[in-house]
Amino acid sequence: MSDQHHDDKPTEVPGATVNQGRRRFLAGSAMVGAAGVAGATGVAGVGALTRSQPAQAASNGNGPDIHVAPGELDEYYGFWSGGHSGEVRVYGVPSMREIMRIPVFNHCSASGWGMTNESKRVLGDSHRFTNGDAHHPHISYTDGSHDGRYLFINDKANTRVARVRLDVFKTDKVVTLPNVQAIHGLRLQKVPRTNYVFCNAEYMIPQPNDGRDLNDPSKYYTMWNAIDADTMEVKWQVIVDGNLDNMDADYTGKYAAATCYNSEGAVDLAGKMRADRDWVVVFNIENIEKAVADGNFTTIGDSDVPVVDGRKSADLNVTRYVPVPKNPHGLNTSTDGKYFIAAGKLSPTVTMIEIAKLDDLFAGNLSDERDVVAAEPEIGLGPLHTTYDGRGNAYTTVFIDSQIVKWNMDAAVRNYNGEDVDYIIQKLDVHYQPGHNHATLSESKDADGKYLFSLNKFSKDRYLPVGPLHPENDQMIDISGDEMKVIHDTPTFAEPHDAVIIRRDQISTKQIWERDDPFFAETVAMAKEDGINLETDNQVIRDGNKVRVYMTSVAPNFGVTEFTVKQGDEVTVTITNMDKVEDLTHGFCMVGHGVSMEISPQQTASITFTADKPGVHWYYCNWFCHALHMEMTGRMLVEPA
Ligand code: RUQ
Ligand code: CUA
Ligand code: CA
Repeated sequence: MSDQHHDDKPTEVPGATVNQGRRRFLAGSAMVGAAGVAGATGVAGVGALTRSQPAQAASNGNGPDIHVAPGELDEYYGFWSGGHSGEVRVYGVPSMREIMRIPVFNHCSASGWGMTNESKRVLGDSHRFTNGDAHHPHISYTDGSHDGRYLFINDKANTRVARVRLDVFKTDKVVTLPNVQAIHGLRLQKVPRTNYVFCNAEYMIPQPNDGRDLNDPSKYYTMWNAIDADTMEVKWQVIVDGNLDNMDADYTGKYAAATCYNSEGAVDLAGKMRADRDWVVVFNIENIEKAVADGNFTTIGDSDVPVVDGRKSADLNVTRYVPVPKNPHGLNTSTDGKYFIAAGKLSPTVTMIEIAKLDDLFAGNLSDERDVVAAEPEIGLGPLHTTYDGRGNAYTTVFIDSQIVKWNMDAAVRNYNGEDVDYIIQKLDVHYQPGHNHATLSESKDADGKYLFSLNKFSKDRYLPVGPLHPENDQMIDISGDEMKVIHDTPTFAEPHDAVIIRRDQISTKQIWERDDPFFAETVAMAKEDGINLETDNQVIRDGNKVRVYMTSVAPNFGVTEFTVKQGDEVTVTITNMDKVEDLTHGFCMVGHGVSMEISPQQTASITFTADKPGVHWYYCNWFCHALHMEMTGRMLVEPA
């Protein structure tokens, strides 16, 4: 088994034949939590569960033409989370050409994100963290359709949520949530528009988490959070029983739902798998707002964010707990607006919660929480996430089986109600161990069922070997016809959890910056206090041991090519790129000082550092801008203290 790569040579073309040996190996070992639970059935059940595997066309077969010729533009923008790289990556779909990387929670050597004063203002106190763990990118809505204004994304590692402006593809707000740990599931209000960003704090902690109740897990809890999407202020938090994993919001604006895999409130792995059922928490947004308005809340520590008690023991009618099988994971709202669909993970099922029944649930008209379950179809081993084609079909990733399962929602409901109808349409092998999947426009009411991506956690043998650390493998699948076909493999670096794909006409970008852009407004205001006109002045201002160097850049010249400071001075270099030509970006890098930044056309950017070494230090433009780009340099002369 340890020599698995050799005795289990790949012989198939993409997506063609099932390799039972490798499947079995992964089923038994890849899913830690499943080892003692689903692992056993995973090995035994493989044959039976792949019965409907149809013959598939090879990637060079008769699939759609996804070749986007040189000079042609893609049909869709795809935004991929960068996982624990902390960034967002932008692809053209279907070419899968990587168009851009947007630094968000990470620091970026190229653009200076995390180093420039403008990015530090966005990152706030948390700029001291150089890592992030970005999972769930989602694009703002108006009336259930993407409006292309913003992308929001979570940072599990440092409990943050960020907003990215899609007119300039820059992060413009980052908020650290108080009173909670590890933001994981994140979704946006879809209707009437994205007023709220909702997000789950995954881990349960004592409150306040100041050293009390360290080892009394019965006192731990976590919270569901709402952020104002326009101001990025945390509006309220809701205490829940159990923990919180993934979530989604509905298409009425009234409800959101989240999965909980740790209803046991355990702190060890075995404990988290003890119960046969955990639950989906349903949140009633109006009732939460009412509780806040009526003053039915508390606050924690020095945070003034209203905290509403949504535990079963409280009586505010803000939550309901719908029991679902064992350790559910993904929760995805169907694009017809009918269902919250929770994936079972340690159960081979997904649970369809009928959103139309939630009014009755909260009104107390149902005798049992389970009455909102419309169906619980059996999908395969290790269901994690579900996406949609807008034609009534759902596509669920099954991690242990390494498949995408296409099934029909209506048929599943009829089957649940006793009709003898098969709901599984196709099971397609993917390579290997899929987590999220995502189809074009499938988080909006405009789902068009064209391409589906399976974000696979393992690539194994799919690429040239690069040593022990492998890339992930994001596979493109054509879902436009009756049969799913794997049509492209894209290696991705650690680790896209999720993606969102929208039409290119749903985004409109600026070609160059506008001079009054808020992104650098504070820098412009500070220059004004120094009496500087950034667009014309090249000047050095001394203020005690602070030195402020203002310059323009016009290819291939820096406005200031020499300045003198004293050893120990704090130097701020502010550059305004006066070029107006599209794509003519300059850079600024001070050799030996860990200082580098991007200055795009009409942008002002600034960076602060200490001139701690006497001598001559060259700075240069590090964005190739002109035939004389190499010559675009200057010197900082540092006099010894
Ligand atoms: S999670 S692989 Cu972070 Cu979205 Cu499910
Ligand atoms: Cu300016 Cu290179
Ligand atoms: Ca559990």
